[in-house]
Amino acid sequence: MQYYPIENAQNWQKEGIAEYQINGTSPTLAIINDEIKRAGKGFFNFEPAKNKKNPKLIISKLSDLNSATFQFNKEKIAALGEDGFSISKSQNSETLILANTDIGLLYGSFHYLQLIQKGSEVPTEGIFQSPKIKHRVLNHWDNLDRTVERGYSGFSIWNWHRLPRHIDQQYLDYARANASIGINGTVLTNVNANSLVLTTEYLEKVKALADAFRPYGIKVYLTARFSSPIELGRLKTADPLNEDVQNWWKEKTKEVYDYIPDFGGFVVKADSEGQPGPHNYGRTQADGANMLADAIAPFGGIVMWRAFVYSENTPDDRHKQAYNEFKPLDGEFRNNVIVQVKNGAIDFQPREPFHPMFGAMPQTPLMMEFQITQEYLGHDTHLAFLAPMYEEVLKEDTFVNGKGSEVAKIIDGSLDGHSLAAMAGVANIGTDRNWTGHHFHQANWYAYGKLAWNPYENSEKIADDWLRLTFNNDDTFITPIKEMMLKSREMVVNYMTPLGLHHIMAESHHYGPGPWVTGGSRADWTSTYYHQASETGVGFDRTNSGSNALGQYFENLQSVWGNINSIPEKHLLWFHHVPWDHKLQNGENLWNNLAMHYQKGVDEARANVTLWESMKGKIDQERFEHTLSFMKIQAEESVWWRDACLLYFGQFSKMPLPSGVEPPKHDLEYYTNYKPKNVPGI
Ligand code: BDP
Repeated sequence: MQYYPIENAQNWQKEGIAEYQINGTSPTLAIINDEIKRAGKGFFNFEPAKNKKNPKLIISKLSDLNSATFQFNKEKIAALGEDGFSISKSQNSETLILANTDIGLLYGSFHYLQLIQKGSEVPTEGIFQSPKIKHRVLNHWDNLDRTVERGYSGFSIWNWHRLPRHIDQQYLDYARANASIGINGTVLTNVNANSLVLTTEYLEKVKALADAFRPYGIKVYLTARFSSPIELGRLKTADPLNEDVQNWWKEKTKEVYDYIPDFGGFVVKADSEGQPGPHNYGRTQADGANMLADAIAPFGGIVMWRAFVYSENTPDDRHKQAYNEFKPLDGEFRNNVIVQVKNGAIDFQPREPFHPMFGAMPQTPLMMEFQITQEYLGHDTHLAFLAPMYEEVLKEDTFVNGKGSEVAKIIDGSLDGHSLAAMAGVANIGTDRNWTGHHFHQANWYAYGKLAWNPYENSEKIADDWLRLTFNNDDTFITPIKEMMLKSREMVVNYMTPLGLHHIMAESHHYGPGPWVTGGSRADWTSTYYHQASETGVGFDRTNSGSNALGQYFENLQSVWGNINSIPEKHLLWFHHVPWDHKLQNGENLWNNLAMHYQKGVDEARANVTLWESMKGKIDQERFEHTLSFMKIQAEESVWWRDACLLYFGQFSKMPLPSGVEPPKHDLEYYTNYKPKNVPGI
């Protein structure tokens, strides 16, 4: 977003914005105008001139352009819909940015300025883009007191106290950043919701934010606490089938729309981790969702109903609970409800197999929920570029309609013909000067936006673009650092949870290792529940000899994943309890493989420090030093992870460390007693 200076610029880059014309007037078009001026100043240190006689750049809605003067493919552009845009050359070699709406023009203009920054010319056949997913939203787990659940980069950027009278520049910067990557919705509040946000006092504040975001094409959404009719409406119940409750929500929703006529809708976490929900009244998730859906339908809003529902009172494998609860409800939800499903069945682990609900509910639109904030991947200090993780899940074949039934096709609605399509990303931003703590974690926000726009986009392209837009266009920097980014998530998997291990993080804050976590109020919040380590082996048996969570996937996967010798090793311990001496594909036993994965993660984290040091001078000193110190933390803590986990599991395997794996510096007791101070909690 800085539009840093372009050295040795080519003519097409300079001429491309030197003189321009924008047809029409609106707040959004004014933003485009500012953006072009800002880019001219940043790239070339000149002020682009508007409305000259022969502008080289023309930005216009189709309806504002004279098709006799310019040649363009009207039908093709009309078909791009609300948010789509085209960038092409006219017969007189002007660049035309065309769209059907002002927001389409905003997206097209950002895209064009990014091309100039990257030095990529508009191809002769032109660019025609439209998003594959309609609702591309960030979920802020921000509390009204400005703490952020699972947030590691400062406080919430929403300053509720100063709202509605003060609109901070940061809100506009936020909107600008989101619009530049196509994000068009923001859920302002935590899923563990506070009903206060639905009071008149807060709605005035929400309205102020909605007004500020509107010209950027961003709608606001709120989390709705299911018990609000009791807490705010003084009703005795929140039963979704009770008429007073239904009326309360109708009235409340009307009030919301009086303030915010284009309000996006409600997000609900119900019957999960202590949140109230329809279960309290013996009702189903569909009963709850439909009540809100009916209240919001007259205003055109939607309900994003979360599937993250599991209970400590069910002895069944947590992996299976959401599927078991929701699948029988397929077809029962109103058509303005979309069920929001996390990428995996447990909880945002460094690696999870895709959630078995994808493919299981063809009559219900399902949306993807990714976590951008790194609750389980080393918080803000560990570099993990998450695009490969998102891409891995989106590309998984569910086999629901035979081969070629990838998760992405379920999310974009194409597999089952749903027009309601959405993606949510749990935001990683806060009041830190660089927004995300780690400079490189801005790349995860960016990657999320890109994949929400096009879930078929690939990580390599995303990393390449992000680096070029963020730092420079120098291939001696881009090539090695891109490779480092692309390998970084796998590196984290290696030193945290290799071979399908999961949820072995320290209790509550989930930052460091905690494979020994056991006991407490809920088994499904402990590590021993998930790894099941004993002298006979390690791993959770989810085949039909165990919990049979595998039975929730389609036939092809059941047979491949159900066999200890054919399951991809990355998922091995997720589905199987494996003897320590079992031989893996490389001929080495499980224990040796486990140890070698941990060591590999450490080796890579250390190598990243050396690589980054060799980049000195290629980027500005400030970001260089900041990133370097975080990388050193990561390298140090990868050792902590390796040693703690290998000492812990080694008690059961009773095997020596294979050669090449460094012996730990301390004993197991040291690690179990080690409690790092000031780790951000929940
Ligand atoms: C888990 C977090 C918890 C969230 C919950 C959720 O530990 O803080 O409230 O997910 O998604 O990842 O509702």
